[in-house]
Amino acid sequence: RPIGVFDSGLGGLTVLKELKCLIPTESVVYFGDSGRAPYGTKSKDTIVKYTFQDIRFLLNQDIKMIVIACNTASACSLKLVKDSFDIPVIEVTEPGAITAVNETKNKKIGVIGTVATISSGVYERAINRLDSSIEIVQKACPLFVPLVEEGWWENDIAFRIAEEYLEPLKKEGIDTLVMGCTHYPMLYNTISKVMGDKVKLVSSALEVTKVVRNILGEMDIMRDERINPVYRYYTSDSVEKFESLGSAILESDIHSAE
Ligand code: DGN
Repeated sequence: RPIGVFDSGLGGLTVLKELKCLIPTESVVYFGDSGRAPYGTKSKDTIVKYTFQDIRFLLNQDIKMIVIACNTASACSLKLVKDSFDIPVIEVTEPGAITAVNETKNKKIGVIGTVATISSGVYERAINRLDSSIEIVQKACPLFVPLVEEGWWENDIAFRIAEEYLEPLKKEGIDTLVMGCTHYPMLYNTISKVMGDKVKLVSSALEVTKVVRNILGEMDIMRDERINPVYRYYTSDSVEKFESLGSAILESDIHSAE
């Protein structure tokens, strides 16, 4: 059975890209709720409602595990979804927090994400649970998601916006920055150009994928390596846009069903 992955739009494809790379034998059903994106500016109640609807949609696809490839949905629904289903539900915030704590040398970590993720305080709690002496500097970057959904990953506008958001974090002297939104790895080059090469960037997309790989191994539900994996994509908005931008994110052709 495949793994079910969802996001509010295209950002979760950065998780799928890591899954294809780290666990290439697994089949995946992906749902991108682009028709209702962005989630990050909506109220907690609305985000929780959408999250449950997305999960129910994936459950109808006969999946063995759910990956919430959206920090915003994870941050708002974490406690509610955790034990509500009889298959594992993996959220994306804690893995990034753990890696950041392991990476920081000067105990100053920056966290960027959507307004909903940052105001939920989910990263702050997760990091300080592991080490209460770590100083955390947070910043919501609401324009990053539309930039990514527009395909503007490395142009001048992206750089100017990144400078505006990130300069204050740089001034604080952080040595580690958590990209607490699955859209942000597409802005990796832009973000690292602003932050400089002394700041380690942590991708929540990569870190959650490592957790998925471990859980599949522990539960012994890895797929038979002799069978080719199948990737299925669904979107709640324009198929053309999903396919063209999605293919650019994945660096391979995709075909979606509306
Ligand atoms: N990709 C989502 C996240 O990780 O928070 C953000 C998308 C959004 O709806 N703003």
